[in-house]
Amino acid sequence: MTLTEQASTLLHALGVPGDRYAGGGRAVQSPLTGEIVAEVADAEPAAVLEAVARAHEAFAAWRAVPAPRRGEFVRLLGEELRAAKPALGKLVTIEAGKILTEGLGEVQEMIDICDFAVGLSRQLYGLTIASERTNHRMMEQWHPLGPVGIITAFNFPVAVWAWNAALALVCGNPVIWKPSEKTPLSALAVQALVERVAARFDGAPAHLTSVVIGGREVGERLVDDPRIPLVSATGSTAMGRLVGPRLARRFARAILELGGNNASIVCPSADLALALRAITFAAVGTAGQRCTSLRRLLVHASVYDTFIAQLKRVYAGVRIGNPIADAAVLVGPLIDEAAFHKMQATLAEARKHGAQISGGERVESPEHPSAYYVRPALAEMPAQTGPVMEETFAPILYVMKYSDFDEALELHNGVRQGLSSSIFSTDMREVEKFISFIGSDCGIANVNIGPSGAEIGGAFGGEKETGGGREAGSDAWKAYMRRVTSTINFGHDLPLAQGVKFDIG
Ligand code: UN1
Repeated sequence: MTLTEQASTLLHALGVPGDRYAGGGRAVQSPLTGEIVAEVADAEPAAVLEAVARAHEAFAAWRAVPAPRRGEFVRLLGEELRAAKPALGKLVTIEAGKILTEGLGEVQEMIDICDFAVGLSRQLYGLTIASERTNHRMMEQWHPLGPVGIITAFNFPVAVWAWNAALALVCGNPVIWKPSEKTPLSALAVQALVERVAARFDGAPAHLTSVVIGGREVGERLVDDPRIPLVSATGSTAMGRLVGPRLARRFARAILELGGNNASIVCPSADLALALRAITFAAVGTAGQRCTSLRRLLVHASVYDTFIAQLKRVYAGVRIGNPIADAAVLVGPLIDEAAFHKMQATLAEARKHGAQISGGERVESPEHPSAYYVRPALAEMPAQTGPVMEETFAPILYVMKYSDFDEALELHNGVRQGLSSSIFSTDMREVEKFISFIGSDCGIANVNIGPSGAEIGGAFGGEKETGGGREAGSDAWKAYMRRVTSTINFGHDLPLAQGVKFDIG
């Protein structure tokens, strides 16, 4: 079967009507072979307005459904996802190019957040607060917020939607999704699964979730629409720089999950065998196209030569290719030609800054000239300069040597991004310092694991130019609700707060 046939078979099995992925004006190219596997239609401006209007109507009905019932809807979605996992995981692989176990892992992440959200639907707790006034009580409640706009990137074409949607839905909010224009198929598949849930759920309004496909203009329409009180956007810092201020201009909320420039520190006491495995997965997994991918490695001088020699050996042997054709592949393709040229330009720039580079070259696939496979690159840098300061969405790992832990911390935090980080050490002082207030300045700080592959139970997101948003676990749900603080007087007097006297006689 050709990849196109495989994609059609999967889409059909997942319940997507045939006219949604054939005959539209936007070609969907699989990075595995460069083949056009489907054509989808962009949402016209009027269709986006319509989707928002429908979501707004759905909101009026959905917010009246008790939260645990809303949780039941998400539980059913989790069930659909369990059944669809093999097909949806493979579709993600075809569309985004990640290896199958990662495609399946992404669907697992959706299932996990559904489970989390089901529990959450009975735990949207507000506080009871002691009032300073006699016979008064203070309390807070969390109410549904309104339709949530979700803008996602190609590299996690379904999981990031689920982090947002599962929470938004139990919080009482419809969602409108603009997937990356590079990966619309898995979005259509997820929408079909949600529709299947809606059909068997008593009381789900129509248009509780919708998908609007298209380029930047479609995202901008969501960002500018006053009926959408919250937009959660994942992508580059450049994208966030446009989206953030536009949302702020209309006082809408933003959850921004932007660029990372994640580092790991390898200390003298590190378990090097474990570090080697962790670092390889974090740096070359997903072909370096995770926002949590490892990009900078700070290695102590005492272990530098040994460790880098081992890393080079692993890098030279790592299996690259089409994961559908070869199950032993660990590194799939870059998303497209532009990503390949950007990687090459970045490596050239790194060379100008003194990099010693091994790997990085194209791995030709003669029968598929428009697929872009590369050997992951290790770039030994004399200093943290030039492209080391930027996020390049490709498997480039910049390696630097340090001799003093505080100097390593300074280098670690010396970039503008602040998503994820990790330390490899068995020295508890170093470890505790790294995760303390004077340590890593990132939203995620791991110990003896790499910076990528976070579980959904924790809040996900980062500081500085990563945008400050938090999604998924912990109390990230609060961003999807509006808080009402109420003070209730159950007495007959009217004492004022702060002891103010205001006697009208
Ligand atoms: C992303 O790359 O946008 O922590 C998200 C991880 C995944 C999610 C990455 N759970 O690597």
